[in-house]
Amino acid sequence: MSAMETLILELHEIGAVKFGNFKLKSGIYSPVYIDLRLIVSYPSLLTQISQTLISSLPPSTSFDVVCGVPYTALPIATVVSVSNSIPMLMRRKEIKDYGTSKAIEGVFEKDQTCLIIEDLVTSGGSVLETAAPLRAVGLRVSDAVVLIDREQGGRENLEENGIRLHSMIKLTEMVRVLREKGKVEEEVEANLIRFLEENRRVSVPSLEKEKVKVEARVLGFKERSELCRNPMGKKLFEVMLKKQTNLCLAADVGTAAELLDIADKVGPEICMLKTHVDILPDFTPEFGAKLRAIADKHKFLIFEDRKFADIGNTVTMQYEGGVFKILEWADIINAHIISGPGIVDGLKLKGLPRGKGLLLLAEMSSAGNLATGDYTAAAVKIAEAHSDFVMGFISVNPASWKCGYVYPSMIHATPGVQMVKGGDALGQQYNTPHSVITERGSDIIIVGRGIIKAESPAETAHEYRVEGWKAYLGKCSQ
Ligand code: S5P
Repeated sequence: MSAMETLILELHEIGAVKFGNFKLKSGIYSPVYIDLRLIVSYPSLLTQISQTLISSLPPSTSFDVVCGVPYTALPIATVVSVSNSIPMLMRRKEIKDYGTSKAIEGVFEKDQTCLIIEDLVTSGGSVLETAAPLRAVGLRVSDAVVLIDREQGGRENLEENGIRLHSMIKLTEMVRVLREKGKVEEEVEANLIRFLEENRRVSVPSLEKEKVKVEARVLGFKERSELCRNPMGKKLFEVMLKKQTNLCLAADVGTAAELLDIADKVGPEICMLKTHVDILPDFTPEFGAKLRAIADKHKFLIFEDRKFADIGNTVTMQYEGGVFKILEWADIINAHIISGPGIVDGLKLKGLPRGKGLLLLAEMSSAGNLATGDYTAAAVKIAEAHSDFVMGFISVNPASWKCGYVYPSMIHATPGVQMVKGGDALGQQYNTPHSVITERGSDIIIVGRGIIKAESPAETAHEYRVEGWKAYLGKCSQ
């Protein structure tokens, strides 16, 4: 009998695997119930599992530390750590006060690789819940190993989040062995196979997804600034914290003179000022230096909303050259990803040596826009691959993104914001500051006409700033 078969029989023997009709956490009925909490009462079984887990990994899997998914996998991870002399980390499940307690306990270095150890995978949600805080502190997570894979989409869900799943035992293998050894009837096996066919892909349960998001949210701007690879992203977090504002003014006024005037008036209220320099009829080469001086005086960053969209080679010239010479005065620029990752390479070539940052348009605020679903996911992938230059996204509802929460170093800035929900005649759609920051999971509110058309832009900007910051603080204290 193989070691695997012995293990399966022992798990069945101790009652860790039961067949019948069981209601799962997700509400669905399952013909099999697996409870691996029992294994702590069987030390030799626990040792056997821990040894087999590591030896079942492909030889190419490399890692510096291990971390068990709390709670059932904690003893497994501990035994793996002790018997293989691999340091272990622990993830806290409850973080009551983020300021005083850490999400990850143990000693590690940034960029080390952590192998996640789990007892049972269904959707992969629990593994993701552990991967998020590990990644948030700068560890790499590319592999997870599990004792039993229920074969219900966990592998695929994890793959989509950059984690390879290695399983020691697959549920179908397990029931086959038990049937062959006369422990269960043929009908039980057939039943289970039918069940798996009907429940091939369990999505990450919304509750678990919610928890993952809450954890990412609990990370304040301070912790997130420490995770930034892009210097401008770090600076923006710092400016927001220092000035206590997450308001960006979209200064879409008629002339350069008006823009400089409103920048000076609203400057104390904002973390960032967004320009469309190509709408200014009185633009002169001195504009950049003048705006820079106001930005330095009031300590805000300048974001030219150029929305680059061409091939890499062309955007290098558009960024640096022409009349506007954006590279000289703008701290931050943005780009569409329609032309592929080459656009980021091009902009990075010019911007990174000068410490600039890039926001990718992952979503748009206008009705009927095409930046949704797979397009948004592609933007996230490109950002991840270029996190030295990409500092975040123009986004509308990042809380709904499948993988947005994995990257707390990325800043979300959201346009389409006014004090009341609504829209304009040309497709713009507005949400309130509270909804954008709290429900939609963004960080920065971008407000244009809500402020510039107001009787007193400075006073109105102050009101937006108070609303936006209140929503951020509320989110942190949840
Ligand atoms: O999807 C988007 C992306 C951007 S950058 N939707 C937007 O509205 N914007 C910009 O945000 C737009 O170009 C404008 O400058 C600002 C919104 O202005 P408002 O007057 O509607 O608040």
